[in-house]
Amino acid sequence: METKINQLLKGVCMSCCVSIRLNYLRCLRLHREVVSQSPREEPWLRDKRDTVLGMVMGAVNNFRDAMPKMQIRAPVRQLEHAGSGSCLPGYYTAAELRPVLERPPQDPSSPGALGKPFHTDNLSPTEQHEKEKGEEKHCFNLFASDRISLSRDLGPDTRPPECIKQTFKRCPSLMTTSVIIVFHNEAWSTLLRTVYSVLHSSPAVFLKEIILVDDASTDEALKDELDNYLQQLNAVRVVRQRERKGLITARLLGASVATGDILTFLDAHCECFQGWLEPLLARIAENYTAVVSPDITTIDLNTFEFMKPSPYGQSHNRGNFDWGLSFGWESLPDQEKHRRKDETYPIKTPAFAGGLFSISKEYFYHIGSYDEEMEIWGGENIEMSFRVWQCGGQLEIIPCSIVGHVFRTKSPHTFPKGTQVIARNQVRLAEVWMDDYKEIFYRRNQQAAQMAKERSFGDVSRRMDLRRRLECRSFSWYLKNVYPEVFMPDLSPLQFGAVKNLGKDLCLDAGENNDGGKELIMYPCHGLGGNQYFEYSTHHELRHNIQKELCVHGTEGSVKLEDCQYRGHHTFAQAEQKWELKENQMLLNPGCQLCLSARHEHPSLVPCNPSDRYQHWIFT
Ligand SMILES: [Mn+2]
Repeated sequence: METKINQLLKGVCMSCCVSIRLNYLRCLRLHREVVSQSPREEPWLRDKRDTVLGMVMGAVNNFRDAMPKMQIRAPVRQLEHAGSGSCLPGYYTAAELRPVLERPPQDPSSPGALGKPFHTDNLSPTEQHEKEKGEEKHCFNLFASDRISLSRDLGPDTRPPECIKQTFKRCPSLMTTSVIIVFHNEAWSTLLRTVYSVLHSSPAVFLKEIILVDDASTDEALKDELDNYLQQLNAVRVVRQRERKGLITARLLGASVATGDILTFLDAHCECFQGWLEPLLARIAENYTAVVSPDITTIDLNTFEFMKPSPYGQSHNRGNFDWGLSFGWESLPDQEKHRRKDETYPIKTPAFAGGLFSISKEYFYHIGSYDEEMEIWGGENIEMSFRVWQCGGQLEIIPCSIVGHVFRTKSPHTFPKGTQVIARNQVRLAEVWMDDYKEIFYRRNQQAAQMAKERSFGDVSRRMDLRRRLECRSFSWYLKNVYPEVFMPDLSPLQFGAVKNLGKDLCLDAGENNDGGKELIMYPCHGLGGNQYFEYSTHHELRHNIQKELCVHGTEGSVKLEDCQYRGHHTFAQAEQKWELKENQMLLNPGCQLCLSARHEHPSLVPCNPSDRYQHWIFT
């Protein structure tokens, strides 16, 4: 105990001595400064004095370092981490997430207010005329859209509570985004409502700009008038593609001038629901390889009613594709439902609609942006879906992010080079990403098969290089790991193509919109596959399987398309769905021992007669 006190006292004394010595040192230094200004100083003297000074300094430092520390000194600021720590801790507050533009006060009784439907049923003849003209041009109710406020409020936030409560960490900070909207002869009111909706619902701190990309519109209002109008909105600019090249090149143009860290693509007839942007940006901050879509809700094409989210959550859909390479929606498999603990969890999706999504700009280019040789529209979303998954990214839907879109039932646009551009785009994607599975597609689309055979789909070598460079996985990996629920048709069916009747010189045809339950028809053979595509499977079924697995189902009463009974292991095709393709070109249904005939209006089962030409069928 005593020694400790002694040590302590000694320490106090020593530290006094140190302070005296430091004063001495200061005098020396002062002296030195004065002296060194003297021009007459002898060099030897200066050298000697410096040596002495150096010795004293060394001794003092040495001495001081050996002293026990009697005070806790102020911590040294760690400057080297200040750069990466430029964001504040905690969560963004509502004040920090203020939108670019506050909504003006709303009249709740104005058309479409609060996202409600605006009915336009009892119109005067002039109004009716205007309505019909708008509908004809845009394939939606322009008359209604033109009367709804460009800044309409969608009412209270009805998302599930966990979405409303969701907070976003300031660190690492969310990145900024450029919103890119491509349009081609879009209606003024839907285009501008999309723009205002982004400005009213996107936090100013994250929205770098809105870039409108004009894909060679011909409507006069979308030229100078639009430029002039947009001058009052300084976050918005227009870039123009003089020649109509389509969505893909227009998006690439928009991306090339974007200055935000994240690219957010929207269609030109959307409205964003509150809180739409933050969850998209937050997911990318968490995972740079995530390509994220909002949950897309419907804006009714007749009334412009915005289908608001339900606080109880809803049964979600995800995107898929069929073997004709068309995009479709399906409900989530149980496994995916169970993986998600609440609505803030992303939904993994095998494919995406591709119109509305966010992606890190750097990742967009890393992963090969778009196939620049794809034209106009179609197939680019399936291409990107396969590519993102096969090359190490993920495609997700973020249910807390909700954006409304006017879904049309038909396209108002012309295809300058005809619809074969879609098949061409699809062949390009099949050639690059689908390995041997492309044959399943080609069997169902003979136009595509022809292009593949003639190699008239352009050069895909750069896309193949990309696939190699990124060391992307195979299509079978994708099917097994990303879309195990896909139905795998026969890789090599016994026969396939159109089923032609020799007596009638017509082909077996599913008929329009027959997704099961309807009788088959006979129709002139068109050689395009589609409704006339059938496979004679290894299980001896006649399958019509482009969007759905449907089987020719024969009973004594009629011959219909029905869901196939054989659906993989532990299931079997029953007698109604079995057919024996005889060497004499007859199709025998072994269950009732009757043969398929085209003699009557609809294909039917009749007693077999080998000399009846109406019972002779060939695959072509
Ligand atoms: Mn659209």
